[in-house]
Formats: sequence, C-alpha cells, structure tokens
Amino acid sequence: MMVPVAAATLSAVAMGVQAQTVLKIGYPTSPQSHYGVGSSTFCEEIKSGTEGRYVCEEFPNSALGGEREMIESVQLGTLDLVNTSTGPLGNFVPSVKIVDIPFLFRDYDHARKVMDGDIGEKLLDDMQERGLVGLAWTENGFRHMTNSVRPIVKADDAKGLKMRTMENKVHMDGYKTFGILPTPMAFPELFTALQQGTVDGQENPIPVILASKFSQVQDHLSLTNHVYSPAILILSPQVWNELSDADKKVFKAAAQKAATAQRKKVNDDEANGIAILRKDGMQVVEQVDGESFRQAITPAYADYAKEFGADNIRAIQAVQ
Ligand code: EAX
Repeated sequence: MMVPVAAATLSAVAMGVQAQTVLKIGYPTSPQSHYGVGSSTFCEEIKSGTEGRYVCEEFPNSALGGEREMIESVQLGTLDLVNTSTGPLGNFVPSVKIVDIPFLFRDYDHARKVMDGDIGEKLLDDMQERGLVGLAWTENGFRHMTNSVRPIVKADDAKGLKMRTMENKVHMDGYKTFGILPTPMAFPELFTALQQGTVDGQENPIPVILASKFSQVQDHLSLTNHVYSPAILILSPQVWNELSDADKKVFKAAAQKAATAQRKKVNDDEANGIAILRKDGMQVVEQVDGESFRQAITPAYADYAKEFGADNIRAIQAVQ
C-alpha cells in the first residue's frame, strides 16, 4: 500500500504540483489603467518569486465595491489585497490623512520622495495596528477639476459648483475654501452622478479621467493640480502572517515593482492623456492660476496645522 502513495507523491512533486494559494486583489479602475498595470505587475512578481505558490485573481473596475468597502474587506480578511487611493484610508488609519492636504506636494518628484522615504515608511508602519499591511505606495496622481458648467481658471471660477469629492474630510475642508460645494460619494457612483447632473463636476487625476471616460459626461477640464493623490497596495494581515520570511521579502519587492510600473503609467497618461481628452471633446484649461487657489486655502492650513502639527507639515514640505 505504501508504494503507490509514495509514487503518487513523487510524481506530483516531479510534475511541479504543489499547494497554490489564490489571492483576490481589487482595484477601482480598468485592467489597462494605472491601477491595473500596478496590480498585474505585483501579481506576476509574486507568482514568479514564489514559483507559483501564490497567484492572484484580479477584480478591476470596483467589482468588489468602492475603495472604502475594499479596504474594509481587507481588514476583515474577506479580500486579500487592494490597490487603492488614500481617499478613504484616513478613516481607518488617521495618521495617513496628512498626505491628503491640498497643495502639500510641489510635484511628482517631491511626492514620490516623501512617500518612499522615512515619512512614508512610518505611515506604512502605522497601518499594522489598524489591521492592515501597507506593502508599498503606488500612485493615483495629481488631481484636476472637471465640470460641465464653465472653464475654471482661478479659484473664483469654482465658486458655487457642486463637486463630487472622495469620502475624505481633509479634501472637503480644503475645497470649501475655494467656494466649492463638496459632495462626498463613492467612486462607483460617480459616472452616473455626472451623467444625470446630480453634481456639476468632480476631481481626479488624468489616468482616472481617461480610464473612466469622464470626457463623455464632462465638458471642461482644468489642470488645477490641487492635491496629490497617493495610492497604496494593502495586504490582509491574515495572509501576511502566514508568509515565510522569504515570501514576505518577495511580496515587498513585488509591491515596489508594482509601484514603479504604476507610476510610469501615471507619467505616460499625464504626457499623452490631455491630447486624447481634447480629441474626445473636452475643453482644457492648462494655465490655471494656482496662486489664487493657494491663497484661498490659507485658512484651512491653520486647521491642518492644529490637526496634524505644523512641524509634521513642514517636515513634508522640507523634503527636497
Ligand atoms: O482611486 O474616488 C476617487 O476619485 C479615486 O481617485 C478613484 O477611485 C481612484
């Protein structure tokens, strides 16, 4: 009786048959978008790095819910991974909210340096005690305003517009100083809300505006660059705690590669997307009066300093 069993085991090993864990990963936009590029890079890397012991099943296009719901599911362990913006993350990990302050980051170089440096590392650490494992900062991009009422050149032009925002109080407090009427809403509801005119506009990075075809339901795009939107690859602690030390290294390295690929796609979309959106019929204001927005938001900065500490804000601004 022993022989056939041993033979079966041997041949299974010889054939490379081994236990395979399928990890579910959710993200908000399409497989071709920045989130899709980052997520599939991660999945390819863990598959090759663990010789197929870990593979992914991808759920793009908010198939498993909005970002808040996906983060919640990862916390509960019903979803293994999410690649999400920080939009709703501050509701789970309060210290993360600081990175959502409008006009905090000068440009992509600055933002990526902060997120990849000590400050970003500390925020990843903070997630552990909230039941989330932050693997790496990916990227959503600098956000711009779109609407169907009028071109926005200066802060005054935004006054009175009903704009969908993320479920993020830091954003909403800042945008109120522009005179915008912020309407928080989960991302999967946004296209229909724009189509039906429930809101006048919204704000998102070029890669999201492209992937979600907002040009079909919005006339004006203004390159306001009013806030950097970081994104993050989050793993469930239930999976993390089962990984060997070697596999943990594979997962971390895979997340770094995902971040690089996702940021490259953001760069490409920033470079090529505006021409595409124009061709799709959007009127684009490239020269926005950024100073008027920065002046308008000064009072909100006093509140941000109270909530997050002026020193902590300055520490981010000081990164060169
Ligand atoms: O992360 O909700 C939003 O506007 C986000 O930017 C979008 O889900 C991509």
